[in-house]
Amino acid sequence: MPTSHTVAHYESQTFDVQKFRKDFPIMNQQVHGKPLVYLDNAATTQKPLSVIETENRYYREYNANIHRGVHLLSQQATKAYEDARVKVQKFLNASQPSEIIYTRGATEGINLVAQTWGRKNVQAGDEILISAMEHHSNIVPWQMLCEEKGAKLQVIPINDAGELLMDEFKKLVTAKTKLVAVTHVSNALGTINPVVEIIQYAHSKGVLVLIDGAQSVPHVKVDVQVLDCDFYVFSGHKIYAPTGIGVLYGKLKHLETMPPYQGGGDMIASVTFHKTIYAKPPHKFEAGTPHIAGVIGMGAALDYVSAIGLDRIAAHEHELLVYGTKVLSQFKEVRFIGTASEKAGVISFTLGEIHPHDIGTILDKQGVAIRAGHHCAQPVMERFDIPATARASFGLYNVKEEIDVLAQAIQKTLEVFA
Ligand code: 7TS
Repeated sequence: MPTSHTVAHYESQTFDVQKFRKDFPIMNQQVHGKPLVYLDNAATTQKPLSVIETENRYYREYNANIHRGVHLLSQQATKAYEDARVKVQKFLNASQPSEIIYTRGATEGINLVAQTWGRKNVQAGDEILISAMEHHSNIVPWQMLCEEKGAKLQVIPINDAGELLMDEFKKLVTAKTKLVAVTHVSNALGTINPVVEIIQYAHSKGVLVLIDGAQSVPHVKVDVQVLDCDFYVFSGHKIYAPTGIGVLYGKLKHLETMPPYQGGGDMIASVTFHKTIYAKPPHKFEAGTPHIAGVIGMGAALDYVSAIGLDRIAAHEHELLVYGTKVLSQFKEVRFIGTASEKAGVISFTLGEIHPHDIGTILDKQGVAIRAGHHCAQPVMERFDIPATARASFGLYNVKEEIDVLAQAIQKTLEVFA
């Protein structure tokens, strides 16, 4: 997240949010007779016309399978598919395109690492270290691995603000630790974790680090070479790209020694019934016909956010976070869940004794889309002793007026339950 200095810097430049909103056709509609106020961006983001049209053009003009056709359409599709890999490489500042593996999303990226690197390198008695604020997709794959191998899952605790206890983290990194897997930004709390410090410390003890970037890449500029993480995963759909496509970044030296994830077409150099020679990364990890349209659409989405500038998007969303926190603070019934000093544009809250599902339902009738539930982070709910939260999460197209509508809808909810 930008410092207040950078926020001020970008505030002085025009962030023409009204112009950007016009790029998202879905925004221009009413739900339940009210203008749509979409504040569920941590679940998934809306898609700009450039992404929709890029996918549409692929299907209308050059749909073909990749890497296997000599005909023109196949060559065009292959080029677009591999060009998108270079876009992702540049977006993350990976050192080469072969460090970029296409997956279905963050969930599949984590499962891939657990099932390939993990099964090869984790033994009985070893430990995997995660945090208390992980999404289920960065818990369950490690539990499955630990169960299979007789290894142990360790958890970095958090404080009441929803921040990692870094002293505890350091104590938990021991000679048994094989991997630290933590989220960059928490989906349930909004906390931005000190991943540079985590990676440096783990590396000083010879431990590899996987970062779950599902909630960070749309909001924070990520440079995997500066971070020096071993693995980084994200989902396209949270950064204005189609669903069903995502990315695993891995340092090439790891990818080269990892066994394949799935077997099939496109991941081999040669096959006989006697022996199969695998292709090199990234193709070794991309068995079968992939989500070609999604890949090309994701390339268009990264072009879109890069043209606006992630620093400017982060500054805009930070303004919304500050404004939203101020506006919601005026309700004495609001309890914020997640009050870290470093936060992304996520406001998770409860409202007196009203169940978050009721809040979500009443807000929906006012046109306001938020998420209510445990956010696939049940241990976070347990930590704060609540069943669920209501969560408003911002994207680049949101405006302060929408937060005012959210506040009016909260007022209405309080009146209904008075
Ligand atoms: N990691 C984090 C931190 C997430 O927030 C999510 C999805 C995932 C991983 C999994 O991403 P997927 O695209 O593979 O499903 N989080 C949410 C959410 O907060 N509301 O809906 C999905």
